[in-house]
Parts: sequence; structure tokens; C-alpha cells
Amino acid sequence: MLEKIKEIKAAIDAFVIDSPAKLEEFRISYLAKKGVITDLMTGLKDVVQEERKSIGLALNDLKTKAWEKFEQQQSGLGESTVETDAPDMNLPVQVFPLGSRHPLSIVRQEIIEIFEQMGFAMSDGPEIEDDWHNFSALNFPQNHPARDMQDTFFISKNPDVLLRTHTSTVQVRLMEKQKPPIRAIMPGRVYRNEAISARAHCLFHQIEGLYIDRNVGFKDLKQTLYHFVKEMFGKDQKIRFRPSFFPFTEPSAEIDISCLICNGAGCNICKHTGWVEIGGSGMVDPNVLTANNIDPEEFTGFAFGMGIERITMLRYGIKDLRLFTENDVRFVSQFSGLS
Ligand code: 2NM
Repeated sequence: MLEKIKEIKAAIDAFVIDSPAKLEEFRISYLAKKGVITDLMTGLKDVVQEERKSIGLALNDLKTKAWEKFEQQQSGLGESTVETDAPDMNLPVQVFPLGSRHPLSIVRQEIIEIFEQMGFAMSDGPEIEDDWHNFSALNFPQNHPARDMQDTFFISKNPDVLLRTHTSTVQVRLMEKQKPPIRAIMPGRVYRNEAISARAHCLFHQIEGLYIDRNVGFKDLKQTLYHFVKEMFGKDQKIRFRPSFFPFTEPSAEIDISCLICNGAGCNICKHTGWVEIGGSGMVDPNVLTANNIDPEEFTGFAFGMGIERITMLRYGIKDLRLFTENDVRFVSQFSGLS
């Protein structure tokens, strides 16, 4: 009889349970009232007195092993063995994989919230524009290189229809329909005719800001951007303004912050200067105010523009612009859980 128990034990060990049907087959063969183990238990009374105890123990052990295997496989298979149409509350939970927000959306939202707290409203406008809103109303001279087909995507010429090269177009539209005070930011897609590489793309995202009122000075521009940089990158982040030139502002300044990668010590990203550029800014040129029917004697204003890709690359250490538009899940899934 011990031989028989050994055989059954081996059979139980070898029994592969890989489906609910197999599990049921196992139960009927070994655990049911008419199963082999019950049969042997019944036969125990015929065993001679001296062997009855050891065989009884071996049988109990076999029964425990068989139940263990059954229960383990039952939960492992995770499928209902209850034959009913009612939902089985014991089934394991199916976890739905959550998507993740695009890094550009995360950073854009952070920027928007900081400016909203300072009282800036959000504004948007069309991506297909005309010459007036993209160039002329912004004091771009007739022969400016940005008006060239090499820099701008034209949909048609005469009349000029083009893809906007900056979101300043929205500022022109705002000045058309609203008198100062104006305090707004414009995030959005912009297009430039560039060969695609790690550092340049024909499509990218900008956020621009405009503040026009009585007595707005360069100090207001500096203070606003100073506050933005501290909120966005932390209170230890430094900011500096570097003289520059833009057609629509005078004076103009490039906005630099201390390098996020090396903390100002000097590295490849900041070309060993300790500073990285995040955008441009300046006092709105009186010509722009006049072109938009705002009296420059009464009102002054400042404007700024930043590249969202640039800030996102610095924040997350992303080295290739192309990653933003390829939608490779190995890239985008790294931002899950961030908001
Ligand atoms: C920049 C840099 C500097 C700008 C100026 C204006 C407007 F409409 F007021 F003239 N909008 N945006 C501006 C100024 C944009 O982006 C790098």
C-alpha cells in the first residue's frame, strides 16, 4: 500500500494544471468523494494493525499535499471555478495600464500656472496666419530674413498665407480687440522652415507673454521673469538679462538662467559658460503699439517669449528634440506619474 501511495504522490506532482478544466480533472481524480485518496482511506481498515498507523500518516500527508496543490493552482489560475453567470467577486483585479502626460504638456501647464498666479490671462489664436499678424504689425521690415521662404512656411504668396513663426500673432489679435490694460500669455505651436536635427525642428512650442498698461517699465519685466524663474526652477536659480535685438522690442534682452545641468560650474550643455538661454524679452517697440492703435505716449508694455522644448530639455536632461515628436513609448512612458 505504501508503494501505491508513493505512485499517487508522484502522479500528483507530475500533474500539470494549466486550465480550469485541468483543475477540475485534478479535483475529481484526487480530492472528490470517489477519488483515489478517499478509496485508499476506505481501504485502511483492511490493513494489518502494525502498519495501519504509518500508512494512515502517509495517506493524510498525501491528502494535504493534494489539497495544497489544488488551492495554490486555483488562486494562481485566477479564473472562476464557480459555474454561474453572476460576477465572481473573488477574481483578481485587472489593473488597467495608465498612460502618461507628454513632457511638453507637463512643462507647459507648470508655466501657465505660474503666470496665472501673477494675473496673466490665457489667450490663443490660429496657426495659419497672414503677413500682417506675423510680421508687419510686429515691426518686421519688408526685407527682414524671417520673411524669406527659407525661414517661413508659406501656404501662398500674394496674398501671403503662412504658418505662424511665433505666437506674437496672438498678441496682435489681442491688441486689435482689447484696449489696455492687457496682461496675457499665449502658449502654442509655431513653425519654421528648418532641417530637422537634434537641435532644430520645423515644429515647436512657444509661450509668449504681453503686459501693456500705463507706467509699465523694464523693472516690471525683470521682476516678472525673476519671479517666474524662482517658481519654475527653485529659489536658488539665478537669472540674468543679456542685451539683444528683436524687431518688436526696444530695448531687448535675452533671458539666461544658471545652468540646470552643472549648477553654473560649466559643462557641455552651457558650453562652459554656466548660463543657458531660455528665451527673449523686451519693452514693446512704440512702432508696434502705434500699428495696433495703442498710443505709445499713454501706454508702455513688455513682452517675452520662451521655447517650451528648451525648458523641458533642461528640466529633464533630454538631448534630442526629435524625441518630442516620435512618440516612442520608451520615451513618453518615463513621464508617467508626473503631472
Ligand atoms: C520674444 C522675444 C521678445 C514679443 C514681442 C511681442 C509684441 F507683440 F509685443 F511685440 N510679442 N512677443 C517678444 C519679444 C517675443 O520671443 C523670443
